[in-house]
Amino acid sequence: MQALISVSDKTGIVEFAQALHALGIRLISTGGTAKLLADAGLPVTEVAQLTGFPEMLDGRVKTLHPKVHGGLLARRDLPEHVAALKAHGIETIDLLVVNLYPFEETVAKPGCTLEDAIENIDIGGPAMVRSAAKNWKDVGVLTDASQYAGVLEELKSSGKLSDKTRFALSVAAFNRISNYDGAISDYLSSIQEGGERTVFPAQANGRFVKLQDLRYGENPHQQAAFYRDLHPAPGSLVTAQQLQGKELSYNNIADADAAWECVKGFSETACVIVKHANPCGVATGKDAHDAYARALKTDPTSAFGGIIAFNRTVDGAAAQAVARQFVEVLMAPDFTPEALEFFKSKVNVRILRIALPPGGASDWDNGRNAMDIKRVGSGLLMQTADNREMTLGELKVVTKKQPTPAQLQDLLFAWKVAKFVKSNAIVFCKDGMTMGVGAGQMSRLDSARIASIKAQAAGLSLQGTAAASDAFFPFRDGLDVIVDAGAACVIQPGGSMRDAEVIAAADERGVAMVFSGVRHFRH
Ligand code: 93A
Repeated sequence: MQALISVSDKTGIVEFAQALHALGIRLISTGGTAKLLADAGLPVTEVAQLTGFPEMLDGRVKTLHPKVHGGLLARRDLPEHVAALKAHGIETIDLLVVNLYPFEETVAKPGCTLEDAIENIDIGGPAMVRSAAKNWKDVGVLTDASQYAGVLEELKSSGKLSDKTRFALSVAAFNRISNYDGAISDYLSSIQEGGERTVFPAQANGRFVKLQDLRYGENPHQQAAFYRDLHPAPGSLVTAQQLQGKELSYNNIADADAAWECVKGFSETACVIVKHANPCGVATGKDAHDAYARALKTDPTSAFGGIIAFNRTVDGAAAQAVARQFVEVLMAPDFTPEALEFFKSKVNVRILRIALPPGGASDWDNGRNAMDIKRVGSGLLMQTADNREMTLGELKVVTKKQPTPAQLQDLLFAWKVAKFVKSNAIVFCKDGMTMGVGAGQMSRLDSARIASIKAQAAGLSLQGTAAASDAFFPFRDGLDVIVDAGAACVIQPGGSMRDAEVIAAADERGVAMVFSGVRHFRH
């Protein structure tokens, strides 16, 4: 068995090599590493000796040779491969120990020049790592000192590495290469004319591409930029085309995303008005104008300066109505020429055209499991997107009173909206329109009270409405507030320790209640 060792970070390498030698494994190594091992009294063959070529071009070419890559890449189970090795006098390399030129550390140093950075781009190391990782069935590849101990233990106990270990090492190796290449790409794409580095590289870690720098972030003292996924899902906000208006702001984009995600979940003609990331009016309608007029009724005060999204083409009638209010962003799958005319003079209004996902309302991420990412301190919280949809058949009636078919439709509508309202969310609806929205309170009771106060202020009556609660009621008091406000039926996930108490309260108050079995926290 042969091992090739070539490391920049020499931590623990002498001890590891000694242990390999003790197991009867022959050692091959590059210049600096070979010298260190030889100085420790280990028998080591220099790569230059193996290839018959000296290391050249200031070390840029050391291991890039068929004697190295043939030994790493040859499949031991293919007679042709084995024969080729024999014909060319190449011996297999079964273990590769490589860590790369310290590119990340180099560019992190203040005052690092482009030349320093370039010289620290390892070429031969990643090439060997990729060869070994590709051929994981025959080769074990170590890319970090933290892996030495585990590998040694396995070699000592069973004389070889298991398939499982070699595969895990291969995955770790490709992850390392990906991160390494990501760092190189980040660094180089952050270099601007004149050599200055921008805070927001044109490409971040190879996964996101910058769409635009923003004037500022959530607040004027914060810097910001807008990125899109390398492979954006069709129908997502990043695929939007801006037809007119001022540059989108950070908050515009965040709100537009909330509005768009909400409106595209409806198969009926719908309009969603968003303010500070919460829907303040949502309605279906017989056409775009009707949907807008009804959505506006929920909370015309908050709708001022809002983001308005439609899931249908905006025609002249809808545009004329929208143009009467102060609107920050207007978005829809399309606009008639007449509709666009109404905004010609309103040069600041941002108009976005976005195609709906090809699969329609239920096609949330076009087959992809979109990730929801949130920064926390120096970390990221990642989760699959909350793309859980509810169907009538899933609702479980838990009260003596059964909801009417019309109430069931309203419950489902309220549930769809509640998913996009910040927690705690309470949403009152009737006839396919929101009648009161309570958002973002620390207490569910307060959300319910706020929804009721807002409905009153808008001149709407909550009598006979359907109410949705994004999470279960821990006590009956939440339900009582909702029923006091006028709700005739309620939808909530259920699952509280006191479900029985809450169901009894609903029966006592004579309202119908359904459980969805699903929670929609949104923070
Ligand atoms: O300059 S390279 O990109 N060209 C090569 O052919 C090559 N082979 C190994 N860098 C190369 N290496 C790297 O040298 C290894 O990845 C390792 O980081 C370093 C070890 O060199 P030394 O043993 O001379 O200290």
